[in-house]
Order: sequence, then structure tokens, then C-alpha cells
Amino acid sequence: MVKKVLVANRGEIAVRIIRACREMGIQTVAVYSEADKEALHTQLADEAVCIGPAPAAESYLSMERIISATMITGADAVHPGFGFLSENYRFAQLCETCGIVFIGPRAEVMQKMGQKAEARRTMTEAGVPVVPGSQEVYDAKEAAALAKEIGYPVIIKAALGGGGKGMRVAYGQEEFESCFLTAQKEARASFADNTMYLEHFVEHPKHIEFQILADRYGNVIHLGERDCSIQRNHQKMIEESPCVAISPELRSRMGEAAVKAAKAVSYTGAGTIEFLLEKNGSFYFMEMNTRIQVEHPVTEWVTGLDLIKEQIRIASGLRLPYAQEDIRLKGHAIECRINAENPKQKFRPCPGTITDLYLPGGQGIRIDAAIYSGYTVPPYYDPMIAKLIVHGDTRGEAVAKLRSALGETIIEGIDTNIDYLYEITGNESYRQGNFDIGFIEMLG
Ligand code: MV4
Repeated sequence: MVKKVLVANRGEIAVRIIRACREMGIQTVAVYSEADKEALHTQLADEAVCIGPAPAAESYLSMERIISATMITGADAVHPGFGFLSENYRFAQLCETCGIVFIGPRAEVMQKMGQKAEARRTMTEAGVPVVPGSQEVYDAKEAAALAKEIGYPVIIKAALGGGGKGMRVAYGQEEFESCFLTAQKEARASFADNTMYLEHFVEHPKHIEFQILADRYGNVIHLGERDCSIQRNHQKMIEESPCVAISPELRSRMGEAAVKAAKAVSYTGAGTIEFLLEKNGSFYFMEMNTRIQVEHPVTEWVTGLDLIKEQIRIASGLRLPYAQEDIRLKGHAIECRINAENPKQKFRPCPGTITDLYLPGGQGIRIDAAIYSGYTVPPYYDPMIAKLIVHGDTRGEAVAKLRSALGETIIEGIDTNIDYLYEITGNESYRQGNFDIGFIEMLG
């Protein structure tokens, strides 16, 4: 087992990882920027190293500084969390070169899945359902011809994209060329790469993702799905497991496809396979996320597993102690993301000092956060300050707990989206589980 883990992240996920390590008897090292001297992760770890100024490029995104901190403290492993360096294959490579265990998949797999057109190809060859689409394309005229073959509407995506950057939908050939050029320009600006690919645009799907775990010995299992359809501007807002639209039969078919996808690339660690799911039950592979995700707690609650501990055990070379038949989904879990932002001002981020704080608790209520009364939310990073996760025997019970807990929560001194979340979860379609990826947009 690894002995000392450096946590290359901040906020609630850093705290989450530190807690898992402590429970496993593993030493922890926090890294922090000058803006995070008073942050909870800095205070909770066994050791903390300041790695630079507030801007992420000079601290949490600096491979050199993080590797130096690992060497200096004698940590034998790095957990990247999510965001920052978590999907950077060069960082995984660098860790390997330096003899540090990277808690995640192998660098080659990260690189392969980071190139979405290549991932599509790999999955098609493996027999995983994929939306009709194209290979890599660079030229607008060539792309227009491909779009015509695929059939409108088409979605134009950046090969290194994800999270909606460098993505445009074209509904007909008259607008295709300008959509393509805009998407490609955005891709060049965001990823320094102009490689694009096309897919037929699936209308009104749900965004469903399957959690998988894979050890180094070829054992792969899935832990069911998460419905992440409730999102705004490609930022997820509410996630749940299971998805009400998935029957046990469909779950096992999608789960088998997810396991097949992971096996096709000899995946190791915790990973997520994203699918689009149509109302008629057709599903298509979108991409694979090679990190632990923000929404992992809903899967933890329905399966009873601790995904961070599983990641650490797998990275330490242990075998998965479960077979697929051992995984039983129990009850219903929902997570909502609490952000320091103002929904009445186009969700503008609202950093500042928390002057008064009351967080809810009780049976079936979990808070993953890194805030306290008197804490100042810095302006430099993601506005997510807490996650509220609830669990009930049924979806109805989980929704009731979620709204009860949101109603109790007090965060004073900064603006948050708590009232907005309360409003959405009171919507009749939401309560019936009747929503797709257009839900928030439809609310206006
Ligand atoms: C799609 C799609 C429909 N058809 N691909 C968005 C992020 C990336 N992970 C995949 N995404 C999508 N890919 C095809 N072929 C719909 C989405 C999508 C989406 C698109 C527009 C507006 C909001 C969206 C929310 C989730 C997924």
C-alpha cells in the first residue's frame, strides 16, 4: 500500500481525499497556493507545502512545483482529484518518470481517451454503440461534405474538447461553415489544436454516465449509472443514481457496454463512461472521463463503496475484492452543487467572506465541503463551495430530504445558488424524473 499521498488539489475534493487517507492510515501532504493559506485542506493534512501564487497556472497547474513538493516531503503517491492536472497525461508520465505513483489510469490511456475522435474509433472497433459521425477533420469544406453524409442536425466537436468548449450544433448546410469555423477557432484558443470531428446531433437525450472500477489484473466492474442531465452551460447542477428511465435490463446492457469500453483500453482505476440516452432506450458512447468525478458520492451511497479508497487500493496494486454480482444498488441518492454565484445575475461568481454558516445533517444527509464560518472564498478558482448529497429508500424520499436540507442551510456573506436549487427541485417535471439535457434551458 502507498504510505504517503500528496493531494494535488484544493477545496472539498482535497478534504475528501485527506479523510480517506487518514482512515486508511496513510500520511497526507496538502499543497496550497498563497490564496489558500487558510483553506481547510491546508489545515487538515499532516503536512502542507505552499507551491506558489494564487493563479492556478503558477500553483495547482504547475507540474514542476507539485513534483518538487512530492520529492521534498517524501510522498510516494499523488492524487490529482478532478480538474487541474487530473486529466493531463504528461503529468501522469512525469510522475512515473520520477517514481511516484499517480493515483489514476496509465498515461497512455489518459492520452488516448483525451483525443475524442480516437476514442470514438476505439469504441466502434470494440463494439460499443457510438453516434454516427466522422474521423478527424480540419477543413470547413471537407467537413461540410461529411455533415451532409451524416445528416443534419450535426454537432461539431473539438478533438481535445469536453465540457462544451469548441462545440457547435449546425441545423442545416447554410449555417454549417460558419458554425465549423467558430468551433474550430474556439478549439484553437482553448486547446491550441484545431482538430475537429462531427457527430449526428441527438436531440433531447439524457446524459447518463456509468462508473467503472478496474484493477491491474483485468478485472472490471460497473457500479451503475448517474443521471447528470440537469446542467447549465455544461456545468452539472444536480446528479442522481439510479436513473428512473433505466430498467434493470437496460442497466445491464449499458453496464456491459461500459465494461467493454474499459476493457478495450485496458483501463485501470476509477473511470466514467458517458452516454447519451434517447427516450426509446437507444444509447451511445460520448466520451470516457479518466478521473474521479465531482458527482462520485451518489454512486458511493447506492453501492456502499468508498471510491477514493478503491482508487488508492487499485493504484497500490491490490485486486478488486468484488465481482459484478456483489454490486447491489440500494435506494436513491441525489447530489446538488452549491456554488458561490448569483443566479439573478447570470450566475456571476460571488467570492467573499462567509460571515455565518449553518449546514444541515441527520439521517441520509451528507455534506462534502471545505468551508467554515469566517472563511473567505477566493476569486481565483471554481465557484463550487459545497456538495449536498442525500439518500432515501425511494426517489421521492430523497427529493424530500434534499429540499428539507436545502431549506435548513444558511450561508451568509456571499451569494449562493441554494434558493435556485430549491426552486428547481420543486418543479413538477423534476419531481417526476421527467427531464433531459434541455431542462434548465427550458425553465428560462
Ligand atoms: C452530444 C449531444 C448530442 N448529440 N453529442 C456535451 C458535452 C460533451 N461531453 C458531450 N455533449 C453532448 N454531445 C451528440 N452527438 C449533446 C451533448 C450535450 C449537450 C449539448 C448541447 C447543450 C447541452 C448539452 C448538455 C449535455 C450534453
